[in-house]
Amino acid sequence: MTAETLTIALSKGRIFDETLPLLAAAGIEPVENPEESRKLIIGTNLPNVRLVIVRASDVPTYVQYGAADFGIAGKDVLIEHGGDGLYQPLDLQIAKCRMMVAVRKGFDYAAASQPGNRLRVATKYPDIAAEHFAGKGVHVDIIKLYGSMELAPLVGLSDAIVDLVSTGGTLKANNLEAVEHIVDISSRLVVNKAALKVKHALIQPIINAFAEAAGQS
Ligand code: PRT
Ligand code: MG
Repeated sequence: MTAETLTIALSKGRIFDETLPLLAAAGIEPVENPEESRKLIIGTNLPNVRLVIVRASDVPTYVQYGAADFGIAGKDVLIEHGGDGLYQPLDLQIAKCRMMVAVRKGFDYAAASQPGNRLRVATKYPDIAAEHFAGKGVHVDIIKLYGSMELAPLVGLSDAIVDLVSTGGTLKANNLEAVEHIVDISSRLVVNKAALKVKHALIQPIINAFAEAAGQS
C-alpha cells in the first residue's frame, strides 16, 4: 500500500455499470471494459488509480485487508461479511433490490411459518435468513447455496428461499412468489480505515464526488 496510488475493488455486471457514472464524476475513466477484457487489473485515465475486478462477495475482503483502498459492495454482501475493518461513509443508492422470502405459488406459507414450526430455507445469505426467522420464532434448517436459489423449492430441496428480488421477473418465470420482505438493499462505498488516514488527500475528494453524484451532499 503506497501512499500515492489507489486501488478500487469492483465487481463486474450491475455494480460496475452503475459505478461508471460515479467514477466519471470523480474524473476516473477505466481504460478497458472488464466485461470484454479478461484482465483482473484495469488501468484508468489517471496513472495512479487502478481497478481490481473481483467477485461481488469478495469486495469487502479485499478492502478489509488493504489489497484495495476502497470498493463498492451490496448491503447484502456487507451484512453477511460483518463489515470488520471497513468504513462505510456512503449509501450510493445503486444496484437497488429487496431481500425477500419466496415460495412456490400455492404453498401455504402462512401456515408453514407459524411460530414453533420447522421450515427448510435455501439461501446464499445464511446469516440474514437465520436472523429473520429467529425474529419470527420459526425454526429453520438453512441450506447454503451459491446461486440459482429459485430452483430449490421447485425440486423439493427447500420450502422457501431467501434471495434478492429486483424486477420480480426471475420469481415469476419460475412459478414462485415473494411472501415476505426482509430488508431493502443498495450498494455502499466501503473504505479501508488505514487507507483513509494515509491516503486522505487522494480518497476524500473521490468520496465527495461520489456523494454529490449520488445526490447526498
Ligand atoms: O453473480 P455472481 O455469483 O458473480 O455474484 P453476485 O450475484 O453476488 O453479483 P451480482 O453482480 O449479480 O450482484 C451484485 C450486487 O447487486 C448484489 O450483491 C446486490 O447487492 C445487487 N443486486 C441488485 C442484485 C440484484 N439487484 C438482483 N436482482 N443481485 C442479484 N440479483 C439477482 C437475484 O439474486 C435473483 O437471482 O437477480 C435475480 C432476480 O432479479 P429479478 O430482476 O428477476 O427480480
Ligand atoms: Mg449474480
